[in-house]
Amino acid sequence: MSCNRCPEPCQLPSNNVNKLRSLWKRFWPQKRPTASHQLAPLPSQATIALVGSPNVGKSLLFNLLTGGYTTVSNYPGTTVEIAKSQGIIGGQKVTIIDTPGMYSLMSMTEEEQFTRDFLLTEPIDLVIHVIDAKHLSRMLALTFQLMETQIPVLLAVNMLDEAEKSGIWVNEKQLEASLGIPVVTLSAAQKRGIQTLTAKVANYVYTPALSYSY
Ligand SMILES: Nc1nc2c(ncn2[C@@H]2O[C@H](COP(=O)(O)OP(=O)(O)O)[C@@H](O)[C@H]2O)c(=O)[nH]1
Ligand SMILES: [Mg+2]
Repeated sequence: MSCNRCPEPCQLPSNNVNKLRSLWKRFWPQKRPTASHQLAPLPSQATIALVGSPNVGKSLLFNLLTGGYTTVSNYPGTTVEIAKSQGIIGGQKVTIIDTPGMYSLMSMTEEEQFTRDFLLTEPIDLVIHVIDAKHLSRMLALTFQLMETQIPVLLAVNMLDEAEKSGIWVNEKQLEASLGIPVVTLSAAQKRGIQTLTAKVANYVYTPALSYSY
């Protein structure tokens, strides 16, 4: 099995426990990423995973990005369902995956374990971490965990309509500067911010060997 982070194919142990242990070591490094561990050039058809807590709007966003035509299947060996579809972003075909809800990479439930293992083993080019703007600070914990995996992360702060009703305003630019990753504020329900999201995804996904710092 090869990982999509390294320019050269790398061998992972076949044993599941060893495999995960080695992945954790790799994706949870003690040191900051070095120049030698930058992204390999991205494939022509990028894969994007929507990740986040339950009820933050991942599936609604998935439908908006894919036009609703979806293949839902059980991930091999599990009862966990995964929705996969094609979308067009920046004029190019992308594969978009809607993952089961997760609160943390320190997973507890079968769904969380599945999503964590899925992110660490499958060739994902970009993770869109969808969060609820009303619970921004609580949900940023998973953003940091995802950033530690070294998979490129874009933060989608959803439910802006509800947040604004509660008097919560999110400063996209400031958040972007603080985190060092692309941030988009949006309301999937109102279809607000979708164009900005696709524009930022297009920039991010199709820039080879892009690295981030935080
Ligand atoms: N008000 C509001 N509701 C939203 C928004 N995005 C999603 N929802 C609603 O939130 C609920 C959960 O959305 P869903 O996509 O199933 O969340 P998931 O569990 O993360 O996949 C649904 O009733 C959606 O219609 C949003 O931006 N604003
Ligand atoms: Mg869902």
